[in-house]
Amino acid sequence: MSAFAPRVMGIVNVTPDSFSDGGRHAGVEAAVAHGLALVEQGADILDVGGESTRPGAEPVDAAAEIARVVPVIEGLRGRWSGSISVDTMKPEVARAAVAAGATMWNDVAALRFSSEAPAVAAELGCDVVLMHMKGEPRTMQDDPRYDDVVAEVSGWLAARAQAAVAAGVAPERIWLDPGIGFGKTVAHNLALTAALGRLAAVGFPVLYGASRKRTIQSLDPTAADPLDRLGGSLALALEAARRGAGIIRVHDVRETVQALKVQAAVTEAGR
Ligand code: 9MG
Repeated sequence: MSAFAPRVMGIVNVTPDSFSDGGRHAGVEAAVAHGLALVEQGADILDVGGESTRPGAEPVDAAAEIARVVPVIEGLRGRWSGSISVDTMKPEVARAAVAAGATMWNDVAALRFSSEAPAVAAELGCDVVLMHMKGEPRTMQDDPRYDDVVAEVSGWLAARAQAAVAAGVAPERIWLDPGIGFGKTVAHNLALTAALGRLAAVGFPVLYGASRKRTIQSLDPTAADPLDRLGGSLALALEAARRGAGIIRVHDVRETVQALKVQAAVTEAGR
């Protein structure tokens, strides 16, 4: 595999209020079909989420989240043997998802949602994504400030990884994620993207997600509709790949896979 071949994680939202697909995949069969279509398009991993983490989103209880994600994970697992991730902050949801066939816990709270979270991650033995978020989804975009965003996010993630390892999570299971859009201004998001190599230097592989996010609209005010942010999403995916991201989380799998292939071919030609 070339240095520019990250794995592509396709997003399967099963929230009624998903910011980017308007809840079109809310039905189990539709969500499973959507996931399988993303696999056909080249997704290496599917990320199934039942609680919106967009700015201002209201929390959902664990039972409702389990009712949304478990049937979809079971449906995918029955038809596909690849990696399935569950996007949740709650240990009980992660436990139910892994029992249903998930192999990765994508935790935007980096195992801080409850005191049991690190021990549950260790017990499950699955891959764990530790994402940086300043504040919580409801309020995180209320004037976020840092003195040095790259140093603070990298240091914070290093500490979260240490806490996970101390709780028994195998180091080779840990992924770090700068949390683009989670308690950050556009300038913070761009600085973190440009400095992704410094985050990788912490010693764990990096997951990067900027697909259809508002930062793109800030750079192109005509892109108020998330569906109009494909160009920006691809540009950010390529920049992240160039800086060593190991997984890129996206909505538009076909286009991202194609862009990464072309980038890798150009890089290869220049060797
Ligand atoms: C659930 N979710 C939304 N955005 C995300 C991002 O950037 N990274 C990860 N790991 N999860 C995300």
